[in-house]
Amino acid sequence: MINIKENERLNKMNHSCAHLLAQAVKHLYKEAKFWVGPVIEEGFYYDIDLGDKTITDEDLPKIEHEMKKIAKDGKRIVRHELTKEEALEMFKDDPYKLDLIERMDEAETTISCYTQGDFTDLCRGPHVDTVKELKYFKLIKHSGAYWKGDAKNKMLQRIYGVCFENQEDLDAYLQELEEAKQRDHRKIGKEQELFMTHELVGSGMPLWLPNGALIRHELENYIYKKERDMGYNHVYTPCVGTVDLYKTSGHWDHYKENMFPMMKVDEEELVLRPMNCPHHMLVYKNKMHSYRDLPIRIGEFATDFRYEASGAVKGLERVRCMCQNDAHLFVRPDQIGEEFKKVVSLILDVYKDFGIKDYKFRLSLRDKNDKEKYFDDDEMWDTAEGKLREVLNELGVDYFEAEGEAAFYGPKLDVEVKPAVGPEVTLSTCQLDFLLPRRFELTYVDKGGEKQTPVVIHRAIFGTFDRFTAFLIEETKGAFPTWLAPTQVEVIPVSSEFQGDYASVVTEKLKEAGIRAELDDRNEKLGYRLRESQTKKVPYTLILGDKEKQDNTISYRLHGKKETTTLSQDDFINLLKQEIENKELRK
Ligand code: TSB
Ligand code: ZN
Repeated sequence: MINIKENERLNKMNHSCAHLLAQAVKHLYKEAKFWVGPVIEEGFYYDIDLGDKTITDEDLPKIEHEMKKIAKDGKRIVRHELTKEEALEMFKDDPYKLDLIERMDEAETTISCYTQGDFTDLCRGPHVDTVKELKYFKLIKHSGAYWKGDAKNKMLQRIYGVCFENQEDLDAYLQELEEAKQRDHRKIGKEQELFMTHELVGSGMPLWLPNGALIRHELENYIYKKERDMGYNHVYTPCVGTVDLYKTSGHWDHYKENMFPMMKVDEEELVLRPMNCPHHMLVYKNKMHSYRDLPIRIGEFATDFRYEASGAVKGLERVRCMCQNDAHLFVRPDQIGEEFKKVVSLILDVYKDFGIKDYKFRLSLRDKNDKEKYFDDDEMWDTAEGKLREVLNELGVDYFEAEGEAAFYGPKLDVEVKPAVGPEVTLSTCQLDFLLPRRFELTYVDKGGEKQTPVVIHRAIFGTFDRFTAFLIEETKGAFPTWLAPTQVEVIPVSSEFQGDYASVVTEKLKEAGIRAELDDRNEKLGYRLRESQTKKVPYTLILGDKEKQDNTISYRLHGKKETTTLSQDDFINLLKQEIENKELRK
């Protein structure tokens, strides 16, 4: 999708369109007061205080109609420059604009406002010359948004829109938007009964339904096998720890705002864990280690709890209770490069297996000025960041750098992907850490019998099973490869009366072969049952009529295809077993 913010002409038009929106809202709701109306990647929005009024779906066409009227009228958009006093006087009845003006440094910024007809807004510009240029726009959606993003403040009404240069571009964009909506994992998750949420359980706490849980089991088995083959040892550890554990690790000082509050149990102060590293550090420390034992690779499918803002939680993609495909690799300094490369190869290997092609590597570095978020030891950071860059350059992978995205304990290589709706997210991560081993006083005995401190690589290939599944749903549009599909074969007798018995024999035989087959012998029309199997995106639909029953064969249709193929039962089972065994992607 086009990034409107980065396109100069579209950026300007969308910015002007935000003013047009505000002007129309002011015409319709006299009490309206305006906060900010920026251009974003997907168009623009405006945050508006409408008193007690909440914008509804029905309001958008009315506002859009008013915008069209104003645009047609074709007033010029005129810029004025102001002194701070003049600006304060001009907007004296508008607490939101006063807030903005108060914070402006007159010496550095020229204060300007833009007027079109009866509407003036404080704004840096630039804008198009006249509102007549704004013809091809659409209001997309609305939501609540706290003033300055702070839940303690008033909830404002946010209206989103988009503006293009011509109708074709707008239509193409709207179509893309519609397709993205269809792909949204929250929509498919509901349709295919993969997961649900319930306010009695809590925000950001999805419940995995049998179909979703099946997929997750397959993912767990898949990655568990890969990790075992690479010498990982898996553990189970509790999803709570004491405050002292997280004080030792540094999470309490640097990660507290992402954690659930402490609970007191008897004399213990416990927290739900946001990460598993401290537990794994203690597992390492349980034993003496020689330099010959390293790398030691401790893995866990570990449940974590993180406080995510209520406005940020999203389906399975951003949750408050998640399960990481986590591991901590304890290595000697001379093993960092090799071990890191193994992790990156594993990531690439997994992405190939899932057919994931659209992703970017991000080297996430600290923000040198943020001493609160990041552990304060410049020398340690410089070493870790330098080492990571060196490894990446040796690996020859393309990456971009992002300051302020590192973990508090060290720099990361993150894999960024784009969900159907919303900004990019991190899937896999591989992180270099010189800090936690020091804080937990971890050691190994070197060749000379001296105690040394190991280095830790934190890594999560899927990231979390939650986020990875969300991504997979959107990548496949719910048409999972056969090895992952909750139902692999839907068996449909043409008529349950005449071929029902044969269909149940075939279903049983498939199940015995370890294939997830379902029998649909309901007394519904054949066309109806076929359509339903298509909607559920089941990879194989068997249609069993008299001919098949007579010849002891099966006829199948692949999801999304019209043609039918007839095979002997055994040939079909072998075909399927092979496809599942090889984890083939859908054709
Ligand atoms: C890899 N200590 C490391 C670990 O050893 C760690 O916790 N890293 S993390 O903070 O980057 O989280 C690991 C992964 O979890 C991220 O890469 C991301 O894919 C996933 N993740 C993070 N927050 C959420 C969330 N709120 N919902 C779903 N998945 C999340
Ligand atoms: Zn970790």
